[in-house]
Amino acid sequence: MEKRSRLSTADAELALREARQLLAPRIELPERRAFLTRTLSLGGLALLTGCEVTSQSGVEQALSAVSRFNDRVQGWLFDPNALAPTYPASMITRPFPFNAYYGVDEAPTVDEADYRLEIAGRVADRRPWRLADLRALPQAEQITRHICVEGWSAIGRWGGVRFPDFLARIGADTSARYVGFKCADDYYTSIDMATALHPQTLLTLSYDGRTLPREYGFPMKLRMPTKLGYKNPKHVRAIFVTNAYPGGYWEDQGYNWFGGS
Ligand SMILES: Nc1nc2c(c(=O)[nH]1)N[C@H]1C(S)=C(S)[C@@H](COP(=O)(O)O)O[C@H]1N2
Ligand SMILES: [Mo]
Repeated sequence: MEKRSRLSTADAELALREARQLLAPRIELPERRAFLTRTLSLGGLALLTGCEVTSQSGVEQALSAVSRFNDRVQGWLFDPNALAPTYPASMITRPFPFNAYYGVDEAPTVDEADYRLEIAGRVADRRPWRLADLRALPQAEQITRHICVEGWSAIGRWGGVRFPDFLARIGADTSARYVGFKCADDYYTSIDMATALHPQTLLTLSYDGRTLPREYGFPMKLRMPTKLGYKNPKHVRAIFVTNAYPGGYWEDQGYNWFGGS
């Protein structure tokens, strides 16, 4: 058996703080967070996950177990008919914040003439899409709030094709578990099918009435007001439908996968 070093008090405190955040990832009342803070102990974490939490590797296992458990709970709690709040145009945040794992100057430049949206996996019609063909589909618009885990939120106006309509058009197997996205930068993410089919999930082509600007995800991003910012992929170049868990750029580094807002 591998030799394990014991956790220091500081490491244990850190692990607990992380587990509490994983258990309460939604923006919520401070009282509820305080309640979890008081009640979840290392022993509780061990009981909850069945993992030994006496070493760093044990704690990491326990934390990812909590996170995957949390995905399931959020999946059960997700109401496919509940709509995220919408706002009047007067409340749009100007200028809208930019965010990525790099600075704004490094946002990818995608050439519209070369662009083809690739479709793969459990889909009947895998023909790639040009931007003009996506623009020719019926369009919808939303003014909703984007919430980033880094501690900011902003209201924006996005337009495009309702994603459930798009999935129906390409003959996606909507009994599959996941829809995955590959981006023109190194970003990737994936979502549960219930969220993919949500009426406010938007294959987004425009921002504030004009073509989606480069920094906000040209030529296309997936906008979901029911999910945190990191679940909303910009510069999407490929979409695939699958039963094999695809993970995500931040999710694979420990962010909660479901990422509901
Ligand atoms: N391709 C790509 N998509 C991405 C990211 C990224 O780095 N690359 N960052 C995510 C995060 S963490 C946030 S908060 C939003 C930011 O979108 P915005 O620049 O339109 O505000 O994009 C998300 N989608
Ligand atoms: Mo974010």
